[in-house]
Amino acid sequence: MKKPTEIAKKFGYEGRIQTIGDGHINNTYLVIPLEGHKLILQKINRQVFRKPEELMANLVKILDHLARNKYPYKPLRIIHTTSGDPYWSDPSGFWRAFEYIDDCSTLTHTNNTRIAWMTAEAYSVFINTLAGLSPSVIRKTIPDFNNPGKRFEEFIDSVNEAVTDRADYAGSLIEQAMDFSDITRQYAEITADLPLRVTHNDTKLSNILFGKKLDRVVAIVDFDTIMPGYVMNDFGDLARSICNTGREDEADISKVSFSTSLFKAISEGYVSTLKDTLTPKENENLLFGVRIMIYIQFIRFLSDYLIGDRYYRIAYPEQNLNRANVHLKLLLDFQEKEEMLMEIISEV
Ligand code: GN1
Ligand code: MG
Repeated sequence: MKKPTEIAKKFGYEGRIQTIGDGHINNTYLVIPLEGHKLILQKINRQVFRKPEELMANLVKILDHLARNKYPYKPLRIIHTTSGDPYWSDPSGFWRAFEYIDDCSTLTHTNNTRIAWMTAEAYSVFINTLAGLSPSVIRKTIPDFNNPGKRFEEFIDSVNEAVTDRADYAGSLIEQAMDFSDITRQYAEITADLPLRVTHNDTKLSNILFGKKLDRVVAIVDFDTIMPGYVMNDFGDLARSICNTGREDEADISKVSFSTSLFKAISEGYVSTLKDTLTPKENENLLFGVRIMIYIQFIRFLSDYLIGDRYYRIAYPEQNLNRANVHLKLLLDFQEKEEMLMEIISEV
């Protein structure tokens, strides 16, 4: 495999290289030249993104739309190769680069309602700004990405293909995943009446760049899964990321719960800008989106654990199992609090 140092040169950069970010899919590096702007260099995971050229074409369209529509956050700036191409592709992989946005902080979790509010507001501004862009011009970088029916089928396949012992070991998780499978039918019914929009599809806290003092949002990153989708999925993924009182892979499951105060904060932040954009049906189903996204994340992590960690990057052997456990606990706690959450969001 070619080293990032060599690839950086294709983009006209030379410097010290660090790995950066907490992404589970692509490889991300920071290139620090002796002088001038730093560079973000990314190797796209081609097992996951089968058509990276389409992903880049989406990116260009989206950035162009944001630039023409008063988008208040710092846009991503694509750096071209020395021969003027928006990416570098060779047998070593598919690489692209962005100007590094300096002086920012990122978080993987928070218990601060102000931060929760700001994150939600940013993602809602994002949806609002893209509301004028027809979803039909955006390619599906990963088909059926947030389709729980499809995710459930994949889950069943991975139960059947599970590597030695893992299906036994995760037996109770598998059973509980089956118990919730009616969600997929409800999803099909509900989405029949929902408009497709251009959605972010990875609205986790760590995809927000905050100012150093955590007092404002500077940028939203990770545009790779921007696709036609439903607002409730974006809101749902935001909730599963922010309202979790533990880490995404928390081993001590007693630390995981679904926080109602953080939920109130994100509901207020999200609806503040979007209330006039969303249809009544979209508003009504935001909470269902939370249920769906926690469930989808649960079975995706569980599936990957079962087949031997082939999709997500892991830092230790049980990480996908921990991630699955966390999302099951979140789902159960969400279910217990659902009436209260409904009151909160209705009031908002
Ligand atoms: C993956 O690579 P990253 O961290 O941006 C995944 C998301 C999940 C997320 C869970 C293409 O995102 O769908 O929500 O992990 N991205 C892809 O943290 O599968
Ligand atoms: Mg992502």
